[in-house]
This record gives sequence, C-alpha cells and structure tokens, in this order.
Amino acid sequence: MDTRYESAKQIYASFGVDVDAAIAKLKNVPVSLHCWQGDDVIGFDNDGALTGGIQTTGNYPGKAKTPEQLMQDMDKVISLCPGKKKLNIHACYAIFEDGEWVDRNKLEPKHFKKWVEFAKARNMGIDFNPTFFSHPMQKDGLTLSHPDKEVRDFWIEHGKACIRISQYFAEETGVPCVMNIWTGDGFKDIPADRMGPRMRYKDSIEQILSEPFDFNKVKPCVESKVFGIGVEAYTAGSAEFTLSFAAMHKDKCLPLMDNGHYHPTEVVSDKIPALLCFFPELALHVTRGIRWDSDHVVVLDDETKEIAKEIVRCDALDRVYIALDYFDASINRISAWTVGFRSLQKALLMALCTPNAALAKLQNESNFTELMVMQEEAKMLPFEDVWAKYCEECGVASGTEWFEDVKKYEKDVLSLR
Ligand SMILES: [Mn+2]
Repeated sequence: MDTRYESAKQIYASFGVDVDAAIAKLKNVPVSLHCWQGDDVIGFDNDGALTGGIQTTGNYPGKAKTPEQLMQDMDKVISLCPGKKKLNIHACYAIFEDGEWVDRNKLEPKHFKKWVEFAKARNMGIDFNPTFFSHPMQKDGLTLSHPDKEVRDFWIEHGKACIRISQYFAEETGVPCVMNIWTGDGFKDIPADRMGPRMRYKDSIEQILSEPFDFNKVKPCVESKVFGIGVEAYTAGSAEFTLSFAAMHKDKCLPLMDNGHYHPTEVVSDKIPALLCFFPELALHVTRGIRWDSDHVVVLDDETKEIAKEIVRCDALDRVYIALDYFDASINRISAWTVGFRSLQKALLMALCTPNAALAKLQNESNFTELMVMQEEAKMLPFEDVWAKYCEECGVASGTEWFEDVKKYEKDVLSLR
C-alpha cells in the first residue's frame, strides 16, 4: 500500500496538493458523533413516542435500550471510524441513578456525570442539545412559542438548565460545548398569526441566553427548519427567524444549519461562505434528506462533498462546528452510524486534497475554460490511496473489513438484546 500511497502522493503533488499535510490536518478536526442514531431518538427520560415533527422509520432489531448499551455501541462505532470525535448528546439522554427522576426543567450536571466520564476516557469534548420534544409539556405542538406562559416558562427553565450543563461539560472536558436550540414549534395548517409565535419564541430564547455562561466555553446555537411532520404550514423557527436571531445576538449565539431543513433544491454548501462573511463561527448538522428531512444516513454524495469543500476552501475548519444528525432504524444502527461518520471523513479528506488555491487562481484570472478542465481532472485523482493511508494511520480499516466487525457485533451483542 505504501507504494500506492507514494505514487498517489506524486500525482497529487503535480496538482500542487500535499497529501501528508491533508492527512495531518484532518486528524485534528473534531466531528460530533450523535448518540441518537443508536436508539431512534428515544433517550432515557421518557416512555413516550418520538414527537416534534421528526420521525424514525424502520424496526431493525438490536437497538440500544440502556445507557450501557448505547455507550457500548458508540464505542464500537468509534473503533471503526478514523478521525477526531466529539460526543453529541440530547438532554433526554440524562442518566438517573438510584431510582431518581427529575423533569427536564430540573436537570442538573450530575445527571450527565456518566457521559462526562465516557467522553473524558476517550479524550472527547461534548456537544449538547436541550430536548424540546417527546414530552407532555410540548402542548399543541408548541414549546418556547406557546401562548401559555406556563408552558413557555417550563421550556425556558429547561433551556437555562441546559446552559448550566453545557458549561459543566466544557469545564470538565476542556473543550467548548456547542449547545443547539431547536424546537419543532409550528402549525399543521395555515396560521392566523405568524408573527405572534415568533415574538414569543424570540423572547423565550433571549431569556434562556440570559442565564450566565462563558461564551468561550458554551456556544449556544439556533437551528432553523422549513417544516416537520404534522407541522407543514408554518414553523416559528424558520431560516429567516433563526439567522436574524443569531445575527442580532452575535455576542452569545451562533447560527446552525442542518442541510435537511431547507427546501429540497436549496443547498447549505452555498450558505456556508455567505455566513462566514458575517459570523466568526457557525455550526452545522450534516444529514441527508430525501424529498424531506428524512434524516437518511450521510453518504459520499455531491452535497456532502460540497459542504466539506466550502469549509476547507474558506479555511474555516476552526470556525465551523461540524456534527452529524440523522437516524435510520431500518438498517443495522452501528453500520448506519459508521457509514455516515466515514463518509463525512472522506468528504473532508477529499476537500483537503483538492487543489483549491490553484482553482481559485484560475477563477480570479477569469480563466473559466481551464477552471472547468482542472475541476473535472481533479475528480479523478487517486483518492482511495490517500484514504487508505489516513485510515492506517488512525488504526482503522480503510476498506470493507470494518463491516465484518459489525456483522460479528450484531451476532454476538445486538441479536441477544
Ligand atoms: Mn438537526
């Protein structure tokens, strides 16, 4: 393989690309691994069904039902994926001990102590998400924008509790905690008042952010969405709403873009350089929507490659917080997690192995003929050999050998659940 790598290295060098440097750089780029692929977004604090306009489909056997199982499954995924990982958990994954249970507005750092131990032992930071769904206080499909103050106050307290927990994560791990605020608030059918819920939503998020925190340690985000299941006509947290909110609260809030949360022909890749002109930092949820926000497993498709390319081309790997967000219950969940993480790693490495400076120079010289030729030629560079070297250096399989491991895990562990 080293011969193949040496040969690939020379070919890339002729395009002005240093593949050793690309590999070294990617090793330090954290990608947040979402715990919710392991149990279909259920969590440990409720017995109810998944609500909030999102839906997992499929009933593949072997899903994690306890914190121990979920952590065991995440460990398996971590062992199969190259690259630096960060842990991403939702508030509904609180781990209660000795029969204790508290509602979401009363959550404390101690309810996430086991996750901190898990992350620290694996040298990972933690990202966090308040959970504004799958709960009886989500009334009429609304949380932070509900007309009833009692409902809003419950969720504002939840948000504040999550800020305190995020600060605890950052202090314990020494890594900033990205805390993402997303609600599915909206209406199935044509509303009579579109601004009222948004004014209440704005006020509620402002109240959450009034909880003291260190912005160097806690990175609150607001995530937009175009629609959800049963919330087809209107969402309070639309793209314009959340982006404007983040812009007006730049001293304590970031915009978060989920590429499943836009109209099907809109692409997040083009929005990244637009936002980087104005925001010092931003956050991403990488997913794969098919026709709607279906949260299919991330694969190495054009938009995933384009998203990675924009982050790299803008020299913004340290300004963009990258997280995965999808959930497929129709296939082996360990495999779903692994394919998604590895696909994003491939996209990032490909972006780092693209002759970006040379291509930009052609554009700036208005040499569009050569730009097209070179962009097409660059697609045929021997990427597989660089990927294999990267995986080898990270101590994981570069080819399909990892799937043998998943099949064994399914037989030995998942099938016994
Ligand atoms: Mn998302």
